[in-house]
Amino acid sequence: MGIYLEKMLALDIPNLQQETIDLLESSKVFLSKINHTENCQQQITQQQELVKKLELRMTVVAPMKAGKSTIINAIVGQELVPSHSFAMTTLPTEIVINNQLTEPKLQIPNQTVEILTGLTQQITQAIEQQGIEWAYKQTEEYLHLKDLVTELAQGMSINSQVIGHSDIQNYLEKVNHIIRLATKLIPNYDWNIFHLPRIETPCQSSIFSSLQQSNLIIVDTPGPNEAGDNHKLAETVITQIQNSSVVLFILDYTNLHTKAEEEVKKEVQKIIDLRGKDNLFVLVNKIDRRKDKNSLNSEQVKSYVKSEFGIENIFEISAINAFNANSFLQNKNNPQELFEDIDTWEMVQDTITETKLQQLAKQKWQKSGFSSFLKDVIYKLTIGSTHECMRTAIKTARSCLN
Ligand SMILES: Nc1nc2c(ncn2[C@@H]2O[C@H](COP(=O)(O)OP(=O)(O)OP(=O)(O)O)[C@@H](O)[C@H]2O)c(=O)[nH]1
Ligand SMILES: [Mg+2]
Repeated sequence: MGIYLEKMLALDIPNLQQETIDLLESSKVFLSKINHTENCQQQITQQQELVKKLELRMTVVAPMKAGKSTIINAIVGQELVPSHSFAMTTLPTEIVINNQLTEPKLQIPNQTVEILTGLTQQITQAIEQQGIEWAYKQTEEYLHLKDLVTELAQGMSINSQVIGHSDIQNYLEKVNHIIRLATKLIPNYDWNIFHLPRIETPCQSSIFSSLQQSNLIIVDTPGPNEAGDNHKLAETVITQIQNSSVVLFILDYTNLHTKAEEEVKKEVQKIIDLRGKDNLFVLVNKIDRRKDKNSLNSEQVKSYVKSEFGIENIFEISAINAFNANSFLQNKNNPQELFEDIDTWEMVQDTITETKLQQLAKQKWQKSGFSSFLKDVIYKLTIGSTHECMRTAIKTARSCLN
């Protein structure tokens, strides 16, 4: 262990990387000899893969609609992953900063294209067999799926590469809806996506301007608590949590202490038991909804998180305000998004000056709490990703051996 630490300090990364991989291999061999649970060995194998690529995976988890996708869009400073007021994400998606690119690129691994193609074929068959009215009925709680049912009934193909913001957004929306539709129309069809779509994107946030390419992989996940079809989505999230080194657990300020939160918490707790709390960050989102004096104040939120998770280092944020303020400051567009509602914007739009808008955007950014989250979590993880990746791998193996 002493030699290991010395190498870590001397930054002999290639050697250290090989030693970490070997150490993990020995742990697996030992565990197999004592007939230890397969789950532990699988997790070590997964960590080995991360060390081989020197990737640090950060999974963003939360009950449905807490704002995971909005937070990811605010981190990269652009609208990439779809976010909506209705249930959106079903397919976990990786996001990686690559400032060598001029526009974002989405790549879908072949295995995943095949699974998605299979799903669309199964859905089309089910519609053919049972009739389109049956399909509409099964999905009536999701009105936005109706058009997709009609489209799928006519057949659809799945691309493996998409370039540019709006095409990526549209594509992901469609694929996410296909998966949601599959959970409704062919609930017993067995599919599992292990090879995730990955978006590589240049990043608009100024703190990443000197960075070329990041080894921090941010993983957007579905909220696992959707009524009715939660099994598949819950499994997907659990796999992603197990395969990551860092977990960003989002709580919705307007919805604290719900059953849904409790369910996600159980999964996160397993990771805390395995690897400790070092790489767990809790974000309380939507604090812009703290309107009156009866709302929970900062101290109360902190004490709630501390009693639930034993964590004091939490971040209170408003991802939507951070996103809107940053978009305005970067591109000067959508000033109306700086206002709470369209009525207020309509009242001031003819008289408000550019300087005032600028001030308002800066205030919003400041109050969003996003800046310290970016600096203290995302930036630190990005620059320390190599070490953190190996450290977590070793920790996982050590916990399994213990
Ligand atoms: N008021 C407020 N609303 C927010 C904030 N962040 C996100 N939202 C809204 O919350 C809704 C859900 O946001 P998403 O980012 O899609 O949430 P998600 O967790 O990715 O949702 P699923 O993928 O469906 O589980 C959208 O209508 C967002 O505009 C915030 O900071 N404040
Ligand atoms: Mg989402």
